[in-house]
Amino acid sequence: MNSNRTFTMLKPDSIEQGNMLPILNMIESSGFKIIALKYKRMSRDEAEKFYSIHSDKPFFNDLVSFMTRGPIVAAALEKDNAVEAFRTLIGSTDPNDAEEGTIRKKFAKSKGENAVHGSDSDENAEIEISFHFNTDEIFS
Ligand code: IDP
Ligand code: MG
Repeated sequence: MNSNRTFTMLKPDSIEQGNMLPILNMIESSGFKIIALKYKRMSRDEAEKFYSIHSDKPFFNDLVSFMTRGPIVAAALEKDNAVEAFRTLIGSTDPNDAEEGTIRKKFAKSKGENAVHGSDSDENAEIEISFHFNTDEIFS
């Protein structure tokens, strides 16, 4: 059975370009319930841990610098089949490959600065939600 929770971050480029509310609006109007929400700046240590799976990639240092250069919005989301449904809503990693109508097609400028994060599995969604939220900050 698929879990009904996923995790997202609105990345610093989205905040800098004034896209926080348009993106949150797209998320809500696509049927996701926001069950936890936080506006914060990640430390370098947090960003390195969050993206540790990519630590051997050539873009890792740029990714950590990008993700820590300004605030992000972190959110836990609830919907049936949430992980897959949210990956569909955000579109491909590279906005040039993303479908029309997806968040990344609409708001992302490049493969690196691509507006939003979305969990890639139920297991990672739970790990990422607990990375950013205590249980008393989640309202499901
Ligand atoms: P995803 O966010 O679509 O799941 P991942 O492959 O998990 O994509 O990569 C995590 C993040 O690392 C991407 O969202 C993007 O910000 C960055 N990234 C991935 N591939 C590249 C690349 O080839 N160049 C620059 N940045 C990249
Ligand atoms: Mg990923």
